[in-house]
Amino acid sequence: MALLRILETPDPVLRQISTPVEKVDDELRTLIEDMFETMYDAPGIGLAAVQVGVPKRLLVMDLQEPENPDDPESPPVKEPRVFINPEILSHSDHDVPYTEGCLSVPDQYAEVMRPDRIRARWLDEQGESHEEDLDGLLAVCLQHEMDHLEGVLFIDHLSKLKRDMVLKKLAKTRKERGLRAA
Ligand code: GNR
Ligand code: NI
Repeated sequence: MALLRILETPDPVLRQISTPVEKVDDELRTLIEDMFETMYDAPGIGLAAVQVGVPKRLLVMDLQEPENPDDPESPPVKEPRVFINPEILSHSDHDVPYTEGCLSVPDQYAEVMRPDRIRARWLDEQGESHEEDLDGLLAVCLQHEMDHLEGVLFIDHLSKLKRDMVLKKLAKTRKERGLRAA
C-alpha cells in the first residue's frame, strides 16, 4: 500500500488524454489499491489515474454516503467502485447543477451543469464487464472522472469569468498557505 502524490493544475499531465487499459492484471490491481488509499486519505469521493500521474483509462470512486441519510454525521458506508475503460453509452437531455470540487483544483468549488442520468459501461478490477443506468451523485462523479480521462477539469465547464475567479482564489489560497508554512 502506498500514498500517491496528487497532481494539481496547471500540471500538463492533467491535460493528457488517457489511453485504454490493455490488461487487468495484478500490477493494475496494485495501482487501484494505492489509488483508493490516496483517495480516502485526501479525502475525496473519486480519483482518476491521471491525477496520480498515470494517464490510463481507470478511475476509482466511493461516495462514502452517511449510513442514515437523515443524519449526515452517521458513519459513512464504504462502497468502493472501480471503473476501467468506462464509456457513456447515452445520457438524458436534462442537465442539472451540482457544486463540484476537484483534488487537482484544491479547495475550490463551483456549480457545473451535467446530464442527470447516464447509461455507462465499464470493466471492474476482475476484468468483468458491467452496464448500468446511473443517476444522482454517482452520475455526477462518473462524468467528472471521465472528463479527467480526456484532460478536462471541472473549471473548463465554467465561463471564462468564473474560471478566472476560481484560479485567482486558488493562487491566493496557495500564497497564504506558503506564507504560513514558511
Ligand atoms: O472529491 C471529490 N468531490 C467531488 C464533488 C463533486 C463533484 C465531483 C467530485 S470528484 C472529487 C475528487 C476528484 O477530484 N476526482 O477527480
Ligand atoms: Ni477531479
